[in-house]
Amino acid sequence: MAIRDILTVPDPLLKQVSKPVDAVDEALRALMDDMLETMYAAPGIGLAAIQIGVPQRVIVMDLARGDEERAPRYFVNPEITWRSEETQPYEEGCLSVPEIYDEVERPARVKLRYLDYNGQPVEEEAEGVFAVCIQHEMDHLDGVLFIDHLSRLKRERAVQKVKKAAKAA
Ligand code: K2U
Ligand code: ZN
Repeated sequence: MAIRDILTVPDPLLKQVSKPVDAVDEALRALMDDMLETMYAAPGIGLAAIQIGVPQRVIVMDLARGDEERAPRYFVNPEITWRSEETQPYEEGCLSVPEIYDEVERPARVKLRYLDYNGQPVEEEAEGVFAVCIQHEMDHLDGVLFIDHLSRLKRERAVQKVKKAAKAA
């Protein structure tokens, strides 16, 4: 396993639409292992493959809180098959837009269909932080960042702030 570099704005790769996975094989599992190790090290609770520069439709997640046992989740070729009309606001952040946080309104509940770590099909419903995180990560698979849901002024200020911080580092 390896900790990979996480791309940050304004890297144009982050706007790329990721491609479906052809086969859940050993190579893909090695990628998911690297993604998970990278996410834990960040730290974060979710990560999309494009964030480490791999344009494949793969997401990893772990919603376990600080003192809880780790509960890694893997989503290959995830699809949202239903969205609630009810929405909820959530203060989001993103490992690709460091130190920027703002409120995004998203459907409160979604139904998912995806392949798991072993390529087995799964269908489930997400709510709460799980619903927020999976929609945030699936946006990444379509080249969309959470700042794209904000006003143009807020988005431009966020990118400038990240660029300035990267220059100073
Ligand atoms: O895509 C990412 O950069 C991973 C996000 C996932 C996320 C975004 C918004 C709301 C929930 C999850 C990172 O995990 S953001 C950093 C973070 C870390 C701990 C808890 C919440 C957010
Ligand atoms: Zn993100």
